Amino acid sequence: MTDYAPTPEDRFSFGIWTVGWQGVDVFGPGTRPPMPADRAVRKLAEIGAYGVNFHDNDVFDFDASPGERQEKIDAFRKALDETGLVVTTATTNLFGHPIFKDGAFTANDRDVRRFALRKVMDNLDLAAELGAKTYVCWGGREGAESGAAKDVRAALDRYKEAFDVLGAYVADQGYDLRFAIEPKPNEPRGDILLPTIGHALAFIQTLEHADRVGLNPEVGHEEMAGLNYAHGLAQALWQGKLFHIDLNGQTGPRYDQDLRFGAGNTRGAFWVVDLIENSDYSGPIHFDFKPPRTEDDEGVWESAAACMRNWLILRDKVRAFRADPDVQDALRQAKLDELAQPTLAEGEDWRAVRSATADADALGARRTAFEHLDQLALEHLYGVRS
Ligand SMILES: [Mn+2]
Repeated sequence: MTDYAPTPEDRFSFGIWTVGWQGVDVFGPGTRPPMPADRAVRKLAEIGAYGVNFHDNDVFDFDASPGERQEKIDAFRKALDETGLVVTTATTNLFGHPIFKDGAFTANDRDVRRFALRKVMDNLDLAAELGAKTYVCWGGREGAESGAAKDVRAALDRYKEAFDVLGAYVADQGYDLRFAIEPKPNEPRGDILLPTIGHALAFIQTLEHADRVGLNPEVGHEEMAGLNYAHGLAQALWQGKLFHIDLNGQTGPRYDQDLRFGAGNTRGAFWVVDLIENSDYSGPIHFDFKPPRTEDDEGVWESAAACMRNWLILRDKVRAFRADPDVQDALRQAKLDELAQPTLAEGEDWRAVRSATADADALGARRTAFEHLDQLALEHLYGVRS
């Protein structure tokens, strides 16, 4: 039995804010002391992570003076250099300060929108300097609680304008950075713009720098909307837009739980690992979770290590599933090979199927073997086949 120890080849990364979350929620203050970004980096390296992702304000405060900002960045960079941890990804906090209470790129107030763009450009400079390749954009405050207060079509004009401006900035600066939009249906706003993978994919097609913009889908966010996360990832892959992933755990449509990866919908997690392992996704295996408020410092690191361990456990299971001769036989019975064949043969057009006939009763009664196939998957997951 393997010890499921993470290696740099696994490309595991964490947001600095995940392990640094103090446990502040709407019903109470934090239960843990603040964690400086450089401590988070050192501890993440110790437990076997490869990379990190940070918000500007994970490293320095919103109102830090230029001197304080530089001091915090230097400490962060020193920890990165000493541990060899890579900055894979960066993002901007456009949700914490009250200035963003009505959003950033889509705030009704124009001064807020102009300041938000400047804040992102400041951090794009830092992201490029630290070598990040992906810039995540989670528009958590872009939305509304009520009807007339937000003209959604005008807000989408402003959202597009923001990505057009930022795309031009990155192109003009010659940065090797791509944007990854992170959809979420609600929380903290009553309704958030670009609520799902599908909404975001459609929006991206309208952008001037669409080739530079993709997705960062999060497990919990799609499941909050009652959607199948692995299916959403598969469509993002199919459209060449899966730039990054935010892995965590969620139990059905409720508040954003941000459980450690593998907790919550474990069966869903199995299919996520199966999909990513059998795809050309090349970004980091990134965890965006929150160690529950009940945990002390030791519990924080246990839950962070468990994210990676659960990925590796599930990776063993999906490999065993795919290698199982009974599974391969069941896949054939379920006609997966036939689904991969085009419906029309080479050289055919609609005329070839204009008068297509079928033995409807026989096809209606055919065996699909889907339950058989799914039970084999569950038995691998439950650990009774290997
Ligand atoms: Mn979340």
